[in-house]
Parts: sequence; structure tokens; C-alpha cells
Amino acid sequence: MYFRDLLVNAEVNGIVVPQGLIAHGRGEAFDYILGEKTVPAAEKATRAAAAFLLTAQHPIISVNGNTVALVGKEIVRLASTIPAQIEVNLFHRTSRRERRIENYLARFGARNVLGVGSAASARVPDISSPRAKVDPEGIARADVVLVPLEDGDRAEALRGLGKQIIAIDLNPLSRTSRTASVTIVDNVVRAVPHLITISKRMKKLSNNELEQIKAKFNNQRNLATTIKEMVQYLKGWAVD
Ligand code: PTJ
Repeated sequence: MYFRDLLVNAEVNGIVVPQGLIAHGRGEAFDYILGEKTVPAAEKATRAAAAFLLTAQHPIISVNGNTVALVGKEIVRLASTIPAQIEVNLFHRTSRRERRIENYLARFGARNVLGVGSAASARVPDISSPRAKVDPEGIARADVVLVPLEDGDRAEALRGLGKQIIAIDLNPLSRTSRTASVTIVDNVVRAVPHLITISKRMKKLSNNELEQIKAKFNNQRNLATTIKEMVQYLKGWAVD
């Protein structure tokens, strides 16, 4: 099934919101400019992301409707690989959607999904959207949070709380991309399976080696490289 159909079906089933379909279209436009492939800068960011996740004390994978519809099964596999816990955190929050997402993830073996219903009893300060509501056992006490398809406000607020943020966002110019500690500029449908493969491989590295990968990574520089890679790709089309 094509990814668009997955999203449309998930919208009918109450997992994705209509706004999620618009967000996906925006993502697709950036994906064209990447050549619909994982560019070297994304490869580098994926290694850094794996290093952050594997050395975290309390890593959390934050999911929304689009992420679950596109890579729900892979998110559950990533959570067991790291290991990390999954928390539902929605921009357009309703308890019905939260439960649907929880049940959908349970099909792939997810247990104890955080952030559902009254479990999201803590608040991230300085966020006006329902994304402020977080689980005291999850994002509230996390040191590293993976946020696929995020909005800039929460990324900034979580950084402000001293957390390391790993974003997956096809737009290298977005506030989320600019704010995160590590931004993987790639489509979640490629980025999450790739992150699983890389994390499995990097589990064999020592703590010291993982810390070195983290220390060497510079997100702003890597985003600049991504933009150069996009320009390079476009230049390939601009021949007379
Ligand atoms: O499920 P909810 O209620 O939490 O709502 C989720 C959406 C996605 C609707 C909400 O978070 C939203 O409105 O997001 P934005 O502000 O449109 O940002 C989405 C970002 O994700 C944009 O920068 C897109 O380029 C990017 N994006 C879209 N599809 C993908 C993507 N990045 C990676 N992979 C994709 N498939």
C-alpha cells in the first residue's frame, strides 16, 4: 500500500487528523528535493541519534498520528531495540485518538504505552497547545526524546528543560530542525527502519565510542550540509 493510502485510511480510522494529510504533503515536497533518498548528512545524523538514544538514562519515543500510521510497527521495534518507552503526544489531542493509537501500537506488541488519558498529568511549561500534557513517567523525566514530525514550540520548550531532542523532519528549515540536538532530515518511512539497523550495529560500541560520536556531531553544521546536498541534487536537474 502506498504511504498516502496508509495515511488516508488512518484518517478514516481516527488515528490521523486531516491536518496530518496537509503536513504529509509538505513533507513530500521536501522529499522531492532530497531525491527521495537518505542523503549522507541524514546518515551522519542517524549515527548521532543512535549514540544519544543508546547512552540515555531514560529515552522516550514520542509519537503522533502520522508517525504511527506510517511506521507504527517500526516504532515498536525501535523501542525494543534501544530499549526506550513510547509516549503518545498529540497536537490535536482527544482521548479517543489516544486510545486508538495505543490499541494500534498494541497490535505490534507495544505494552505500557505512556501519555494516554489521565496518565498525561504533568505539563511542559510555555506551550499553549495540548502537547504540553506529558506523562510524569515519560517525557517529563526523559533525558533524550525522539520526536518525529514535531512542531517547533514543543521542541524549544523541551530543549529549555535541558532534554536532548532528536527530530525526524523532512524540512531542514523548520524551527524543530533548528532547535533539536540532532535532526535527521529524512522521511520517517526511511529514517525509522534505518535507525533500527544502525542502533543494532552501534550497540556493539563502547560507551566511550558512543560519547565521542555525540561530541563530534554539530547539528547546525549538519543541517547546512543537508541544504548543500539538496542544492546539489537540484543542480543535477538544472542542465540546459
Ligand atoms: O497527530 P497530531 O495531532 O499530533 O498532529 C500531527 C501533525 C503532523 C498534524 C502536527 O504535528 C503538525 O501540524 O505538524 P507540522 O507543524 O505540519 O509539522 C510537520 C513537519 O513534519 C513538517 O516540517 C513536515 O515537512 C514534516 N513531515 C511531514 N511528513 C513527514 C515529515 N517529516 C518526515 N517524514 C515524513 N513523512
